[in-house]
Amino acid sequence: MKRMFAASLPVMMLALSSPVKAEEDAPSPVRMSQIGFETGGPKLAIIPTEASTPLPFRILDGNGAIVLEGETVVFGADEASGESVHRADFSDLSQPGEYRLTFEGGESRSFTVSDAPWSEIARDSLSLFHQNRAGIAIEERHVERADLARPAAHLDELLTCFSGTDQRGNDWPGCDHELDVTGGWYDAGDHGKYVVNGGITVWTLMDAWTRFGAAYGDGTLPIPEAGNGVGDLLDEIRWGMEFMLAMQIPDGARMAVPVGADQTPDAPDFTEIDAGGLAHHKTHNEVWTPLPLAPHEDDVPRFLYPPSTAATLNLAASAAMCARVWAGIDPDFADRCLSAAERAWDAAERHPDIYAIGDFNGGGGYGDSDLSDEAYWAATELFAATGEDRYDAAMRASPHFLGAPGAEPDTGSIAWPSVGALGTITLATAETRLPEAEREQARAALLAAADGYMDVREAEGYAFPLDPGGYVWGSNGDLMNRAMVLALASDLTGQARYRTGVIDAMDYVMGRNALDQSYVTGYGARPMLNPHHRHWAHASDPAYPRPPAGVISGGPNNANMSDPVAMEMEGSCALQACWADHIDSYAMNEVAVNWNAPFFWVAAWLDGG
Ligand code: 9MR
Repeated sequence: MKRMFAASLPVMMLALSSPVKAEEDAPSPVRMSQIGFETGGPKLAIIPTEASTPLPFRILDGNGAIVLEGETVVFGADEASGESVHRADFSDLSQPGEYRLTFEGGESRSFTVSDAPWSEIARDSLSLFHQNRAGIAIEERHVERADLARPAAHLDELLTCFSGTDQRGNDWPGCDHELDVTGGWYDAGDHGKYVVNGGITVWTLMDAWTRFGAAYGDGTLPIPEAGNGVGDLLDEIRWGMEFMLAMQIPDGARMAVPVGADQTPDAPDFTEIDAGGLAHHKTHNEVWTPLPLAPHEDDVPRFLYPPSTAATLNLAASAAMCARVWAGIDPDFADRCLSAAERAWDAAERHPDIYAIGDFNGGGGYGDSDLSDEAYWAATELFAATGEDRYDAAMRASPHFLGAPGAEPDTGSIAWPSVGALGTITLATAETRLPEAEREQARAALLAAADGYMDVREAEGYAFPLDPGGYVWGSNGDLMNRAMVLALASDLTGQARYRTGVIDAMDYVMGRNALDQSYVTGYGARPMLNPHHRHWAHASDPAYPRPPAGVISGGPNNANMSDPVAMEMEGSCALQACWADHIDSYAMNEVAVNWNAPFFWVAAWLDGG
């Protein structure tokens, strides 16, 4: 779970484009969710002010009549926003309608109270997956605007391994095999496809399917497979899952790779191994492509990059879950997934220490130097899928499992290099043959993690579960993963406070933040407009489309301010303000499958959970 080797990101696309300006209101003196509130739910606004005593506030209806009066609670100095803030709780407002909040320093925008504020956004958030599909045309009838349609791209991707020199000067020997890796989702604003990031993404979507898939059944989503008799959410997930399977090396294939924990990125020793069952870490262009660039305009050669144990374990875990999910729906596909998962597990056992040490131009690194959490996750998913003793034993031997001496079930922060908690979620909530007492321990550990997030929520001026250390690359995705844990705590206990925590996280990304910013395209008075995305690149060239609705920005990042926009801001922004709605900001304003997946999970849970 340790991220390693900061990837060399596309330092060549540095010419700054001018972003589209929001036709926005000025920032509001009252920060609140810009998509409004649920009729029966909590309602909180944050007011930045130096006032040291509570301020009276009023809620007015559309006719200007006072429907509620209250007083703010003084919070005071808040590190993350760099502001001094008050909290205004108006949860007692319980009738649907249009309202405003007024106080002596100003008034809010008009906001809505309604019964289902997250319904549309949950559905829209899935469109990122469809529209980021490789290997298929995006048809006009499946998108919200004609200009988002595009021809199929990266068809017939029969690729072999990159051979040549990486950016550190290491010579990579290539391989003798080719794989057909057509399909899958482009990862983000780039056209790379990455098994590590794919694993957490398909898992999150499959987990959503097991909990509230009924709302995303056949015919519910604008995708080509609607009407095929299979749930549309599953159809979408399968597009990503098939790519994961395609990245697995056939039995018997041999190739030279750097093996061993002592490999340095700068001087790898290559060893020839039986690579059968391992998964290639990623596929992408041999150099970073420029932006803008629609997928079908890309003619830069693409390659497979070396296999890694991390990718192999991601394949094992997600394919094992695939086997469980499709068992009653498409048994052949479920068998294919299970056999891939088992082969991946065996290959990872044979080669536990092949790290993604290459520094290749053209794609992200997704390097991880601690694979113990991936191994635990894969073991738990294989245990859940098969009940077999060997996976039970592997799970129990893991430092991430409750049975290991001194170990707690892993409930650490969830992100692409940190996946132990995914295994714990499966143990706590799926039907497995785990003894009930241990299942209870897994549940207790999840609740303890959720309680930790609720403590953070209390300690933050903006009252949401991200601590000051959390403003990393993709902070909004990390926050959504925390909200998922809170939602599970709500499901496990029925306690309303956890649901409040989920809503707090959602309110933050929808505008209750220091920038008064909705981080989601198409939603709110001040929506994100200029994602770092090669196709939705209107901000850089008006010939390209604006983004579709329902896409979440990576979010504030003061930990790795490596893009040209972030570099300019470094040292001068409060944590929550280290963000700009700029197409060139891949460290702060990229969009990615692994961030939209938990965003969907949380929105869908709020909508129906
Ligand atoms: O999400 C990734 C983040 O955790 C890393 O710090 C960053 C730099 O290595 O890379 C992010 O992932 C990017 C990937 O490497 C390439 N596609 C776009 C991803 C989102 O920015």
